[in-house]
Amino acid sequence: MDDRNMDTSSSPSFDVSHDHPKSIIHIDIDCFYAQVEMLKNPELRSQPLGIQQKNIVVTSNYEARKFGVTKCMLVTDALKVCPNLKLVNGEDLHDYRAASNKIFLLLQSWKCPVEKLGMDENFIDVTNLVQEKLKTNMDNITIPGHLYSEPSIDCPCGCHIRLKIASQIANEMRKRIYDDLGLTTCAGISHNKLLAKLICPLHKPNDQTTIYPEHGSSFMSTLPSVRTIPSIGTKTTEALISHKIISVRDLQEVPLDVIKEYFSSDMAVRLKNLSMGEDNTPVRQSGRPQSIGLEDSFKTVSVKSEVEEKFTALLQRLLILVGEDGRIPVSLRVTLRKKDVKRLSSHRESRQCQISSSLFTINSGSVSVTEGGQQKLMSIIMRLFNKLIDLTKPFHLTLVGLAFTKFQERMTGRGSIVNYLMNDLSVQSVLNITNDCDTSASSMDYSAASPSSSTTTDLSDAEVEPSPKKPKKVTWIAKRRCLSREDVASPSKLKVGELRLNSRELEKVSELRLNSRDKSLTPRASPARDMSETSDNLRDIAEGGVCDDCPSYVDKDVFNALPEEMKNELKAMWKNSSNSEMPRASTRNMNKSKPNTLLKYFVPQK
Ligand code: TTP
Ligand code: MG
Repeated sequence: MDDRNMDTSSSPSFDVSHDHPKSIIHIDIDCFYAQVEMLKNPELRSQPLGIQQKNIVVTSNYEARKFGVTKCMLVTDALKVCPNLKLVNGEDLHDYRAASNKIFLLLQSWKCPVEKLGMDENFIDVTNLVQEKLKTNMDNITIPGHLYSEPSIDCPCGCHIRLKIASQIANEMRKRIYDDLGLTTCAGISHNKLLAKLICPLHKPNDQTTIYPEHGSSFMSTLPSVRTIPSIGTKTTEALISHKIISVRDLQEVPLDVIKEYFSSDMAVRLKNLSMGEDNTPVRQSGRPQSIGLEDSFKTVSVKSEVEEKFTALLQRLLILVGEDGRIPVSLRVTLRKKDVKRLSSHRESRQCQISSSLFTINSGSVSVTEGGQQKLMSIIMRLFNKLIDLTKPFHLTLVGLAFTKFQERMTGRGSIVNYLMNDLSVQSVLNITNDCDTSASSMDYSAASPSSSTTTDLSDAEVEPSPKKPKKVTWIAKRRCLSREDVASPSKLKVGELRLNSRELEKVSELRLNSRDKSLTPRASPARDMSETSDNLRDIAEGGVCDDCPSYVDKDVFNALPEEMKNELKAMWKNSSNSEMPRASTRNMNKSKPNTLLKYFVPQK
């Protein structure tokens, strides 16, 4: 179907000499919280439904939208336009998060990089999958849903056929999400993330839109505000508006040199490119969040006991999240937003400290706080609070927040390296396993466009439900699409590939390691001693070890539990290391250059 009411001419500046090799899908769940509630209670389907957080309707179903209920409307206003609006409290994010994780997991079954954005959006880079499908007969394929505009040129790079295939994949994905989870979605399909995201909501709900590269800039010119562009945040918008650059078309038309007067050269180029629909940010495989936190905002709290109550409630909820996450927290941050009554302004302040991992226990992959642990955490929280607030003077807070900001990567449990492997993430080599789950903000901050809740902010949106257990058989799967023939033939030569290890087997390895660690643990006097002991172990590696095949520090039980390929890989490495390929690095250097290597499985740790 063609969107003829849009400005669909191909851009005069469109350069056919540029390739458009990628195929990106953006999927957004329709009225996400409302759909989750309607799944829980199907009676709500036929009624106008609003999801309430404090005094705001954060979203509503499409039935309510017909009456003019919009996102982030005050409850009072929503009830004015829709007196029959059924309101459901949406402050407990648990079910939304669970649904979000299920969608993310489902999308991973296509074996393409999936980047989770907030709770209900995902980017999927289907470039490789499209290439594979291209090898089969792909004549006469049609585009499901909508095409932004019919092709106006025959782009020589072949992007049109690729995007057609991508739009079919998007359709399959949406169908699976609906069949398996009962949720309807929208999708945008394009050669970059920017256009895929922006074209996605063009036909809502339950539909999809594909856009070809040559229509990128004309589509962008229809966007009324520069703020619509994902990586343009409030400050950049304000700066642009102050120079009378309001719409995306304004940004397209203003000469680059003029923008360079207001922004750095790089930023100016980036802004111009974005306005033309150009974006080369990669889809980054999402992983676990770097921190898990919760915040609660309110009008004002000025009494310590009330603050304590707020923190107690937050901590309780936060411990549930940590329990599900499966990693043991080792650092805690307290955040306050202080109101300066004289200046009528607010500002945030945070303090954090390390916490003992002994406050938590881990059982079947789930973390729980020990008896008395919660009380200890509360006293740590209040100590941090006391550091932030001078209690001899009056104080006024408008927000309190708690976050666990660092985690101990245990070898068992859901946060273990087992899961990183299970999630099919790229690894650099068998001997240098690097968690590729970059949860830090990507160079293009797509989150800028998604307003966060004005009431309770869940910082753990990027959280990912662990993969389900895999079958027992131990298998290393070197995925051929990532490896050259020689690489596959010789595992020890693996450079870049995806390796999947059976979860049970790895957990066995991990547990063994933990057991042997526990057994071998001797009281340690100080961190300095830790360091020297580890250095000794590394010296063993460098000197080739004392046993035939492996160095002395290697736990044989652990080694024996490894798959053959991995054993051979390690043996080869140890052999090489005795030929002085292994640098005589200090622990410090070692850790710096290889933050998460397999070697660490064998080195006793504290
Ligand atoms: P959106 O994707 O913006 O909205 P939506 O999924 O409800 O509706 P649409 O069909 O237009 O995509 O946000 C996803 C969820 O995030 C939404 O269901 C509720 C929540 N949310 C907030 O908590 N605060 C907010 O300010 C907004 C906009 C959404
Ligand atoms: Mg949505």
